[in-house]
This record gives sequence, C-alpha cells and structure tokens, in this order.
Amino acid sequence: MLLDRIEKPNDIKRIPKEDLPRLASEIREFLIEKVSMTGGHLGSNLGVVELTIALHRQLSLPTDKIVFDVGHQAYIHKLLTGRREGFETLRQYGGMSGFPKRGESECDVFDTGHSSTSVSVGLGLVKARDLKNEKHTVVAVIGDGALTGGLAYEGLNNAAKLKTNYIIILNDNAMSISENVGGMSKYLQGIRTAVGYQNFKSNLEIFLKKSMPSKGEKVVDSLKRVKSSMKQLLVPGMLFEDMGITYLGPVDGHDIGAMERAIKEAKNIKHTVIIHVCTKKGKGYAPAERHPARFHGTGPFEIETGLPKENSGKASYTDVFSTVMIKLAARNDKVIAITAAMPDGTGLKRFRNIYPDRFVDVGIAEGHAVTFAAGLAVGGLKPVVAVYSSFLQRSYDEILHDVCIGNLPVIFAIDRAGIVGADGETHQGIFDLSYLSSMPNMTIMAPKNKWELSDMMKYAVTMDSPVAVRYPRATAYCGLEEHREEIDYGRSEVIYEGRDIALLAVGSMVETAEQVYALLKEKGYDCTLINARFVKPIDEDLIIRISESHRLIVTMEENVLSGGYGEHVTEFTAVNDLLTEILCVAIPDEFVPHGSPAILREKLGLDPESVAGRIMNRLQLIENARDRRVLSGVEAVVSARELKDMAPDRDTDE
Ligand SMILES: Cc1ncc(C[n+]2csc(CCOP(=O)(O)OP(=O)(O)O)c2C)c(N)n1
Repeated sequence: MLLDRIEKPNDIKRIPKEDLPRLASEIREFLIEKVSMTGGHLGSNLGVVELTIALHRQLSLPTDKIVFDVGHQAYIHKLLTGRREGFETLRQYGGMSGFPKRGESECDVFDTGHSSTSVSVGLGLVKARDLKNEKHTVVAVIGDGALTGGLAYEGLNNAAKLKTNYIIILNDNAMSISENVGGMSKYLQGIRTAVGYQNFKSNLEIFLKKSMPSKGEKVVDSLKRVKSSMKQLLVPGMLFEDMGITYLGPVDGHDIGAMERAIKEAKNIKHTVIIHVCTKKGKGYAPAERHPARFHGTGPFEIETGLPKENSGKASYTDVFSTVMIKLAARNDKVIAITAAMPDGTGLKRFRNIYPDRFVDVGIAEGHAVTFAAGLAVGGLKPVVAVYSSFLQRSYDEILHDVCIGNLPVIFAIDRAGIVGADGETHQGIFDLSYLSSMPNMTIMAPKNKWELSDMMKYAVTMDSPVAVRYPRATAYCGLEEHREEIDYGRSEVIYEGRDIALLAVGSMVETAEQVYALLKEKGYDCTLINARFVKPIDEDLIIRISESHRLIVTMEENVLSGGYGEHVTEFTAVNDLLTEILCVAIPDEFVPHGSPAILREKLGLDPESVAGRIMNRLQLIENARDRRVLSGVEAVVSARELKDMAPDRDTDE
C-alpha cells in the first residue's frame, strides 16, 4: 500500500506523481473504514483528499503553516503527518482529537472547532513571520460555509492591504453542513457557472472562426463586448479582486496537478491571494455524496449501506423541540425560527418545510442571528433562536447589548447544553448558564424531561422578555412523567420531600439526582429532590425554606462551577445569612476534552455514584467538625443550621 510509505510529514513528496490518484483512493478507503467504526466528520474530509495532498506536496511542514477553518476537515492532514495509528482512537477519551491540536503535532498550527477563524489566524501568523523576518508560507483553508461567518470578512478586509504573501484556499463544495445560504454562496455559484459559460464561449469562438472565416471574427468581437452586467460572470473573483485580493481559479479540487500549479503560482504573489477550489463533499463514497448533511458528522455506520450502526429509535431533546416548534407556530403566527447554519442539527428542518417564510437560516453567523432576532422582536414577532450552546458563545455582546438591555422577547432554544462528547473542548456546552445568568433581564430554564421541554417552550412564548431554554444532546428523559406541575415563574419543583439532604438539580441532572436519591436512600438518608427549573431567577423562597430544614444542600448542574447555578445559590445564602452547608456539583475550571459523555461525566464526578460519594464525604466532614468542636469544648453546636437556631434574633438585637 502507498499509505504504508507515509510515516511522517513530507513523506508524501516521495510518492511518484502518477501514483497520487491511487494514494487518494487508499486514503478514502482508509477514512471510510475508520470513521465507520468511530464516527466523525466524513463528508468534508472525503472532499479534500486531493486538496490536502496538493498542499502537503507544495509546502514543507512544519515550517510552512496550514490553518484549517473549523478543523473538522483535517483528517487527511493528520494522516499525512504520521498519525495513522491515531485513527483507532479517533474522538475517544485520551485518543486522537477530531480537530487540529497543537498538543498533538507540531504540524497543527492552531486549535480549532468553531468556524470562520482561519483568515484572522493566518493573517496573524503572516504578520509574525514578517516581523521576525522568516520566510515560510502561510495557508488558510476555509470552506464556503465558514465564509458566511462575519469574522472571515473582518479578516479578509484586513488581509486585503497586505504587501507580502498570504494564501487563502477557498474550498467551495456549495455546502455548509446543509446547503449553503446567502449572497456569497450565490456569488460563488455564479463563478462556477461562469466557468461553464467561459468554456462554452471559447468553444463557440473557435467554432465561429472556423466555420465563418469572413464574418466569424466580427461576431466574436461583439461577443467580447459583453456589457458590465456580464462582467461578473466573465471575470471570476471580481469581488475579491476589487478588494485588492488576487483571485486564482476556480480550480478543480479533485485534480492534484491543477491544484499544485495554482499553489505554486500563489506562492509567488506578493500580497493576499485566494485560490478558489471546487470540491464535492463526500467524494468517492456514494452514501456521503447522496446525503452530505448526514455524513458531515456521523456516528458509526455500515459501510455497505451507509446506515447508522446504532439507532435507539428514541426521541432526542432536539426531536421534542422540533415538534413543539411546529405546534407553537400553528398556534401563534408571530413565531419565527432562526438558525445559524444548523437546520438539521437543531431540528428546524421540519419547521422550514412547513413554514418556509417563518424560517431563516442566516449562515454561520450566530452574532447576526441574535441581533437579527432583536430586530424581529422590535418588529413585533416572537423570534426563536435555535442554537448550540457553545456556538452561542459567539453572540455574548449581541445578547447583552441588543436583546437584554432592551428587554426584548427573544427566545433562545439552546441545544447541546452540557457535556457534548466526542467533539471535545470547543463543543462542550458548559458555559451558557454562567454567561447568561450574569445578564439582567434574562430568564433561564432547563427541562428535566421531554414533557417539560415542551411546557417550557410554550411558557417561553408567553413571556415578554429574553428567555433561554437549555437542553442537552441526549435522548429525551421520559421519567418523572407524573411530575408535570404547571410552570410558575421563578419557582422550582419539589419532586420528593425529605429532611436530611436537599438535592437541587438543573435540567438533565435531575435524572442523575434521582439516582443519587436512590443511592442515598439505600444508605438510610432521607433526601428532598428538587428540579430547579429556573436557573435564573433562582427560587429564593424555596432555598430559604430548605436551608432551614436540611443538613446539606447539594446543587447539581452540567455547567462550570464559576458563575453557574450552584454559585448563585451559594451567593444567595451567604448574602442572606442563611447558615447552611452547600455542596456544588459542577464542572471545575478547566476545558473538558473529547470522549464519550458517560466517561467524561465519570471523570468529572458528575455520575450518580461519584455525586453520592461526594455527598457522604461531605456529611462525614460535617460530622467530624462537629465532633472536634464538641470535644474541644469550644462549641456545642452540631451544625450550621443549629448555629443559626442559636443566633440572637436580629430584630430584637438591633
Ligand atoms: C461558530 C460555529 N458555528 C457552527 C459550527 C458548526 N459547523 C461545523 S462545520 C460547519 C459547516 C462548514 O461548512 P464549510 O466551511 O463549507 O466546510 P465543509 O464541511 O463544507 O467542508 C458548521 C456550520 C461551528 N463549527 N462553529
């Protein structure tokens, strides 16, 4: 196998040119086989096999730098830089990441996962190179989908005035995860069509000159005097050229020779140059070519059919959201749904099919999605921004400045909240509770099960201020069906009333808390189980009540501790002199790597056994402290609660 001859960076250059198509086939076979077992981003990678081969042949790694936008299409780059073995553990805990990681190889220039950063990163590398008088080549590889993100335009605007070489490869497959959208996409489509037109035109010229030797020249001349409306089609890349960026292309992205020639030419240009490369997503694997959206990111699948290996058949929270949105739209014609390039992932595809006029895909533009929603709300509509938790991070100021200050009724349906898993650090949705709860006017809810997600969405539509409903990437929990109390603003839901320990759980952690409840019951503890429901505002009355009646309050959330629910409950008890013991179960101040959610939860101490263990440990510490105080004779106080009982009555004291 040719692939066996690639053990380290630059080995590809030793493969004879004529063998490269065979190498490309071997790479495709390898990727299909490995990803069918581990899952991963297949379609995008199958599309850039030749492009990556050409880059690796024209560049010298790690001296030259390739910045992959998003980074989901870097599998071939990993393969060509000696990481073949890593594919056995792709995206698994402790295994190879599905994205570029500086810690994994010196050929990985930048850690990525979110879209539209490559142009800016590459430009930074170019500036650093020039200031340090270095000579290497910097290439940013950005897809047409990623080019819908505003950050990419900020980068291009900045790169346009560059006086040294910087290569941007635009990998145009006409697809984001789903079909690409918007004006730029249309423009690129125009260029592709223009190439067809140009080929037709030059063939026509040859034909006319040959078949009409006298008049043919005249006809050809008038053909050339095509007016400016056609100019766009005849001069591909005019938009970039007008900005001051050299445009090369379009180049057939599956022709290694053509791409090598284009890269060679681009290296000699003394400013920013875009090479427009046309590729096919899923190339070489029929199911992925037929269903590019499904094979953008896939779980394990059967190679023969392309069908998923695991399919529980159970509804996910996304499915529940998808259904409730259609109901809400039927009842209220003001409801309008917005996605930032994720109609499939957020479950809005069905909504789009039924209500095409009330659905907007803005492209990979989360910031714009939020400010656009603010405009819709001012215009009298009920916008629902359906977005993944980690991508909403892109919109912090838009939520604060454009939605919350104006107290506008924008609904945020936040999917993939909590531990997400195999995509790693960049995709874990573990910061939303923190960054949203610090914003005045914001309400935050989290459902414990599928019915509650439905109820919360219905409730959110009745509100007249910003509201976020956050739910995980998981099968929707079907337990606790009988607990479906009506939603009451700011009120938590007491599921089981006990007296020793109060478990206050947020969203998906209610299911975990139920198991903790059972484990502690076996040990003889009498717990109260509470579904927080509202993360903001917290249920202050309930917290006062349970702090008076329980030995320990345990908050549980899949969010970082810092700024999360537990911290807010703790702060409330501290500020209000509620002398109670609190244990906050949350994610520590660190990034959570890739791995299966079950393993990650275990490592983070979020699984039922770990939580129960921590609770018993804390109770032991409380007991020990009490014993020490009693033994030392300093205090005869057994707990913080009793300390409070003994405290003088404030009113009479002051
Ligand atoms: C900020 C942000 N929003 C959404 C995503 C989810 N996402 C990952 S890849 C992708 C599509 C990228 O399309 P394109 O750049 O054309 O690459 P292709 O997969 O088509 O090669 C999207 C929307 C993301 N990674 N980052």
